[in-house]
Amino acid sequence: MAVLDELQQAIISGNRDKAKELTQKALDEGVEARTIVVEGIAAAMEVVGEKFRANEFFVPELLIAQRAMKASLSMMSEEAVDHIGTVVIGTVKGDLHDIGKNLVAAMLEGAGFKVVDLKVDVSPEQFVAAASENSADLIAMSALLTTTMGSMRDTVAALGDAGLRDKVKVIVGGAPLTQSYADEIKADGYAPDAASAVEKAKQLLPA
Ligand code: B1M
Repeated sequence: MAVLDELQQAIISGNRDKAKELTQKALDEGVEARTIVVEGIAAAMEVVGEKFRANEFFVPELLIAQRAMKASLSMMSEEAVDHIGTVVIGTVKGDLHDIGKNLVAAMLEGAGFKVVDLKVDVSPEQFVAAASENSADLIAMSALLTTTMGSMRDTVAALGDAGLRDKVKVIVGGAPLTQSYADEIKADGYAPDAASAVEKAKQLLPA
């Protein structure tokens, strides 16, 4: 669809105003919100992530693309999208890195999950409270610092203490994370990138 191709380009190039204009155009043309998210927004962010990995994009480009993505996403009413599960996501306590976490959140949203984003510096207690308040199916934790990874273990333990561990799955990710660390802290899954996080979430929460 031409309008979605244009929307992708606007997000990739970080043109926030154009992204908003094209999102409105797509909605006016009757394109479903879910289609806009999947085929416009999430697809664009996937390209942005690939360009970053290939050293074609650097942090400033990531940030402006993310800003355009958020502007576009904010125009979609929540009721318009049919959700397949609720994910509480955040960057763990002590950690302020949110670019990767935002990509994961956008891709999950694009795949049809309701995403409750607790942003950054999220304590185990905040994850537990949000999981309970939102009847979450999945907790998704991101960490970029080796010094903050331990908070993931504390969160898994806090979910157990709150009696929620058998009700909510846990996935972890971020540059210093590994599958073996995820196994060690008894998370249900690890994903090395945003696309794999969506696959893992779908595996853990089959529709
Ligand atoms: Co920071 N930083 N930083 N930083 N920073 C790193 C992470 C670092 C590797 C740089 C370095 O030394 N080479 C290093 C960590 C070393 C370590 O612990 N091993 C580091 C450091 C040390 C720090 C500070 C301590 C620096 C200082 O102040 N002395 C400080 C800490 C602040 C804090 O958090 N308390 C700090 C601060 C910052 C900025 C604020 C300046 C900025 C963050 C801006 C922001 O996020 N809003 C920043 C940045 C930008 C980086 C680098 C350059 C880029 C990170 C990034 O956004 N990557 C980073 C070096 C690097 O990676 N080249 C670095 C792009 C993003 C798309 O990738 O986040 O890995 P990433 O996400 C990927 C995957 O990891 C995965 O999917 C994403 C997309 O595919 N993923 C998940 C992420 N979360 C996931 C969750 C999942 C699944 C997959 O499931 C739930």
